[in-house]
Amino acid sequence: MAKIVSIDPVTRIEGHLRIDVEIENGVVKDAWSSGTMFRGIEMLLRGKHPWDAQQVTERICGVCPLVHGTAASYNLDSATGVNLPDNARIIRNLMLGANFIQSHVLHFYHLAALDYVDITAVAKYNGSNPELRALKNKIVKLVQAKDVYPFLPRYESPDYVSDPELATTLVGHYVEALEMRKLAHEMIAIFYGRMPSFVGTIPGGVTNPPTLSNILALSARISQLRSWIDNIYIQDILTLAGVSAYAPFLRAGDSGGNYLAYGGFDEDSSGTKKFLPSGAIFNNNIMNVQKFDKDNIIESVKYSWYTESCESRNPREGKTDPDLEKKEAYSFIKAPRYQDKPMEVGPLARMLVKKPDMLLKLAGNLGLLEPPLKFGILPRHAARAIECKLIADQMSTWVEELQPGKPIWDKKGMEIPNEAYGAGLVEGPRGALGHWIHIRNQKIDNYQCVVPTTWNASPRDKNGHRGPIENSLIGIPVPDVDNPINVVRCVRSFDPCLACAVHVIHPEHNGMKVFRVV
Ligand code: NFE
Ligand code: MG
Repeated sequence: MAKIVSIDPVTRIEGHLRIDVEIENGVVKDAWSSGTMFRGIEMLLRGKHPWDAQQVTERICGVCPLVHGTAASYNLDSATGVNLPDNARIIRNLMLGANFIQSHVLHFYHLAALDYVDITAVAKYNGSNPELRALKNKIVKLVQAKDVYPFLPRYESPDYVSDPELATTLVGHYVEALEMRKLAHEMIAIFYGRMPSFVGTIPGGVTNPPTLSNILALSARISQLRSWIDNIYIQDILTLAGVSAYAPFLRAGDSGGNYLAYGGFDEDSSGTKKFLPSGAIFNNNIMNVQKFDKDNIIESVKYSWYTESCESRNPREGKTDPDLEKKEAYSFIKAPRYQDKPMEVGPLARMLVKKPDMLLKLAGNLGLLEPPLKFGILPRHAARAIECKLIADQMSTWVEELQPGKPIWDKKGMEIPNEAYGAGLVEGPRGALGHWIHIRNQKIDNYQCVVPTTWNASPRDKNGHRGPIENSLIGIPVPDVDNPINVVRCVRSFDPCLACAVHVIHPEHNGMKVFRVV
């Protein structure tokens, strides 16, 4: 008999996500993804000065404020007709790159890795490496003091990496990753001020000019990070992809084969050439990347707590009008669709659009280029690591292109028109991010954000199509309903972020098991 399992909240992600899965004969048969927090940021921007958009939208999220600040800047640039100077474009790329590195390392090591590594195996480490011995002693002491968060409790799984040498090495990298994230955050502080409430990008450009000293400070950190990403992060991903017990996760967790990238990291002043190109892929047809057109985006709200008047609007004319009484609705997340299709966004989508050699080689070695094409949980992690490397490497080139003494700002960013539309479409660590603005009487008349997790964690749409995370869960093995580890492995591979606002009580469901997991 089918059984519904509810995980609420899914932990080790950002924000508040509830996942319900229906399990039959040991596999997931159906799934529902619900955003249980209401943000309301778009509503409170109405009537504000357009410059406020950037500072307010940075507060959407503590993990990706930089991406929102960047999207808001491009949005205002487009509404005011800014000609972005090269220095400003490059500094925005470098800061966004630093945030990608910080976020990708955070995701793999601190949010996802504990789904695969048996932390208790560290206590059995008997090797001679002094650092790993010290780590073992530290963890044993924490266990004795019953101070085991964030490592325990956890779902038990027979397939955790439990060789003491390998597990301890990987846990050592978990600790090193904290230092790497610090370095990446320091890079942002050099040009933008301290995260998360930074002030360094504004409509028209950036606020802090390149100088010899800040260029050197940035370069030193880029070199350190590049070597760690090559020698540790990429290698750990290859190790994980080679664990035979995880072979099913190469294909399991595929979201349905539709991928979308808006494109990011402008390489010319018109924004036509991008380091991460834009494009759309349908039905896993990865050799046929279609041209992206933002007019093909709509947000469906059939199953979201918003009024019917919000249904199927392009974000340029989007509406955010909550309706808590709506029958059938089960999420505060809208359901963005491209040509009416649910689309996965994020590193896997971007890498499938860009197709770097490293990705194609790895996919070939893992047999993933043989039909039927399906890219599941592990390719999602691998794409994130490969993207992290590509961006870090490219940052060394960008930093050399900075020109001290040349402009960093176009004053047109200050000239607010009486009426204008704008759009700022960028890529954040978790995927395609768009901000749209309509300025009227020099104030914000409408502001709409469609964030990466809006795409990935969306509920069903007006056509009854599930969102990408919902789709990816179908067929995931759950041999023991009391232990749905593979469900959280799949959900976490998307690196979801449900940003924070006012908490609203979720309607009661019947016959559910409620889990709280770390
Ligand atoms: Ni709150 Fe974000 C990113 C944005 S949301 S982390 O990346 O935009 O998915
Ligand atoms: Mg929105």
